Amino acid sequence: MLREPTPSQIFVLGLPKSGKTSILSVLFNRVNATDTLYLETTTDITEYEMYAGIKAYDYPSQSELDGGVGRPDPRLYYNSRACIIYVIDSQDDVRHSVDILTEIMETAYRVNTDIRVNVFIHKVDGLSRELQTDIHKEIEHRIIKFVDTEGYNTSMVSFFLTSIYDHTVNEAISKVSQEVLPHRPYLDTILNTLCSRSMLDKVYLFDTMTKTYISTDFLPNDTQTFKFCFDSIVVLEDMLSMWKTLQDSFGDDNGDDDDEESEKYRPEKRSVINLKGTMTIITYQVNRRLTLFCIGRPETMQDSTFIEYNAGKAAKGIRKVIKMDMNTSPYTDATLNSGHINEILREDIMSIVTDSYPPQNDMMDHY
Ligand SMILES: Nc1nc2c(ncn2[C@@H]2O[C@H](COP(=O)(O)OP(=O)(O)OP(=O)(O)O)[C@@H](O)[C@H]2O)c(=O)[nH]1
Ligand SMILES: [Mg+2]
Repeated sequence: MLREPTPSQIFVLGLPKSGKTSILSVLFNRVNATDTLYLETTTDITEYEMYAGIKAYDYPSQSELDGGVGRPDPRLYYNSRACIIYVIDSQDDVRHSVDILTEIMETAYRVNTDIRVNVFIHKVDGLSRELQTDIHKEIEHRIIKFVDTEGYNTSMVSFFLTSIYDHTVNEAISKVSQEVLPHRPYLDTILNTLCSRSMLDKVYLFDTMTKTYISTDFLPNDTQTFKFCFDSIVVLEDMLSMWKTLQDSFGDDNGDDDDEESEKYRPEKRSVINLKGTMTIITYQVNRRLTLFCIGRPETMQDSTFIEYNAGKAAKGIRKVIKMDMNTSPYTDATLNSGHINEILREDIMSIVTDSYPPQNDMMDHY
């Protein structure tokens, strides 16, 4: 049965100069954080395309009548895969910004009581730790009190301390985009199976272009581990561009690299990063943009053949899921359960092994 396509949309709102365009251009246009100083005021709604068809919209500032904040047509909130990011400049008039946010929430809840609101307490790089905590507490207290008093669901509001000068904004966008990603339950199931069966501490599926992750296993997220992955992408990017340069200089271009769906990603595109003997990250490229980050203790990661075998199987499953058209799937977000997911991914999940010695005759074609 064909359903109406449900777009995954993120509306980025906030007072003028709060940092909306900076966040989006650092992430999606690879603009250097320092170059955002020269950004001009946004005058039109600007669309940014994320991975897997998710779209983020930068709303321009409006007249004083609207409190200076551009707002989407309220009908757009009537979408189960839409959410709001509200950017508050933590170095500016926080109270005024919170007042405008509560007005926006009132409008949004009239249309969709389940819409997720993500509050970015932004530009925290200029504040001491104590001040960050105080401002966070004040903003959270006022907003949660408002939502609670109005009788709405407080668990649908999240708070993030962010800055474009470090990994915090990438981590926040990772969490927000997962909420609207239709493939999420499938990807999380694959990553969780890979993590638990390979005895890893954590697995992320990173979109290396934006340095955000689109899926992870079910273990709680740890900011320190995310930061290690984030830092290592920079190293990895240098290595990959070196690899590409070498490949070009030898004239070895068989087109694999440009094929997003290619099944033939090469095992040698794997890299191992050791962090002070306490943590090892092994990465495997899934396709041109997506890379699996497998993290564990060095002793667990010694048998990398085993992890490589499992990561290869997981990568196959991920490519299959990314190709799936969610609008023709017989399940809606509400009806999908772990039984359906296991049924669809049975072959991919079953082939991820728990034994540390993968079947010998299967070793050569796991990519
Ligand atoms: N210190 C610091 N400055 C930031 C950060 N993010 C953005 N800025 C600065 O904030 C200023 C305004 O940023 P913009 O991205 O243009 O803000 P905007 O919300 O898009 O503004 P309008 O388009 O006018 O609504 C720029 O000078 C940025 O360099 C941050 O994380 N830390
Ligand atoms: Mg702007």
